[in-house]
Amino acid sequence: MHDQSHSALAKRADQSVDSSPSQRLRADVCSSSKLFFLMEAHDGLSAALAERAGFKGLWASGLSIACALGYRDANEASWSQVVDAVERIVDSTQLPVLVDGDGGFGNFNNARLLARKLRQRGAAGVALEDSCFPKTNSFVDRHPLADVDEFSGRLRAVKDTVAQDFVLVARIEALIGGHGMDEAILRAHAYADAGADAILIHSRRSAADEILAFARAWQNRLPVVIIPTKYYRTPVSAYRKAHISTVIWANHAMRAAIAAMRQVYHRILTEESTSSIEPSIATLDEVFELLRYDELASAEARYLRPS
Ligand code: SPV
Ligand code: MG
Repeated sequence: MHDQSHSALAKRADQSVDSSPSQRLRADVCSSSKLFFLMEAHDGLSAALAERAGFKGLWASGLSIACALGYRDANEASWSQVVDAVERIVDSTQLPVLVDGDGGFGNFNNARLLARKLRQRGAAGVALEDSCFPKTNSFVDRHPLADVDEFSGRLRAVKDTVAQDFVLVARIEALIGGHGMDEAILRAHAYADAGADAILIHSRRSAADEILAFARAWQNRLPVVIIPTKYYRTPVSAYRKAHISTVIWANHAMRAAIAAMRQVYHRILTEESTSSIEPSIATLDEVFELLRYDELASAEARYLRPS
């Protein structure tokens, strides 16, 4: 069910006056010359924290959402579980959310259903990758690429279903699968012809050379989105110089949470006390402030005890 809280309603009212989430995402990814960042979120809390930190857009990461649910990034989480997680992310921030839709959970029909449900829940766009169902995380294994024409059909079906108010990013896994630059470029052209708004090119190399070579060959026929998880040592100035549109910081909140939780669990167990960790964890007041308990208090005054 949709959250009908005061803040959610106020948010929807704000958005009807301003531009829609997808218009904002489109402006930043597709028609801005400034390098744009999308920060990973996997639940309402991480989304709210990313917004507080100052990010202007979110990546609803398949890997991180699966991980938070205790699943592997292998389509173990169902499309409807992903849609539910996205709803919590959307309702927790004002930011546009680009959703990692994996391969669309099947064929063109599953992909267009996923896109329609994501748009209904307030996502701003979806990234679909040319993998086969069930997919595997790009860094886990080599995996088969989808047929170009079949995947283009998935893109066209999504475009025909949600085109008007939704950003469609086509993600190419050809370099991940070791198929080479020519195959990546061929796919990029096919996906542009199929109606994609941007191309996400992924690489498993620890240097950005492949990505930068792609950008040179592609010449920005459509904006380029990248995920520098493995080539994290490359400074973002290289991406600005290459006229990359968008960098996705894809999984760092989830990985930070793992490291922090692991450390706290260990210390509580070994020290049999929480006194030494108190200074390094969030206070309850911070929790209440982050989730806007003050809004609940004023709503109670208005609705429970009207004067
Ligand atoms: C994700 O965040 O789920 C991604 C990015 O698809 S990656 O895991 O780097 O492939
Ligand atoms: Mg993913």
